[in-house]
Amino acid sequence: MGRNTWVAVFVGVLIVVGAVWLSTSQRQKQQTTQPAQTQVAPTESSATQEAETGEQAKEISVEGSEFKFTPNTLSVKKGEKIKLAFKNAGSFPHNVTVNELNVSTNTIGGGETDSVEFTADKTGTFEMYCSVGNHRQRGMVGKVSVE
Ligand SMILES: [Cu+2]
Repeated sequence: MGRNTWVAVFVGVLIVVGAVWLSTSQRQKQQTTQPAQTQVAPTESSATQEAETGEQAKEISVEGSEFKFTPNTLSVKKGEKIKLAFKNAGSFPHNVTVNELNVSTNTIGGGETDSVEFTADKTGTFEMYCSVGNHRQRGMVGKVSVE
């Protein structure tokens, strides 16, 4: 092969290498910009969800059994939307009642669950209790502190 042929081959290789390098660097650029886009996306969608479904309730789980609540002290903030998820871990029927906060779950049997949502509109420490039979007197009580 003559000298011109070698030059042509060399230029051809340069072009191919250059094209591969360009496409690779473009791909890398796209990859580096993608995480930023995905970081933005969840914020937008969660903001949209909040606008659609309202404020997300903070979930607090309480278990009831003979004759106690676990935990037996709850802490919430005034104005905060709370979802109280009550599970009857005993065998008698139980519920959770807080008169001052207008909270009362359904009376449910052992192994069942019931949830109520509420927003405390005043600060203080209030008694939660089970209103079934004499469960309250037998110690099925706890405290809800609102600050
Ligand atoms: Cu009870």
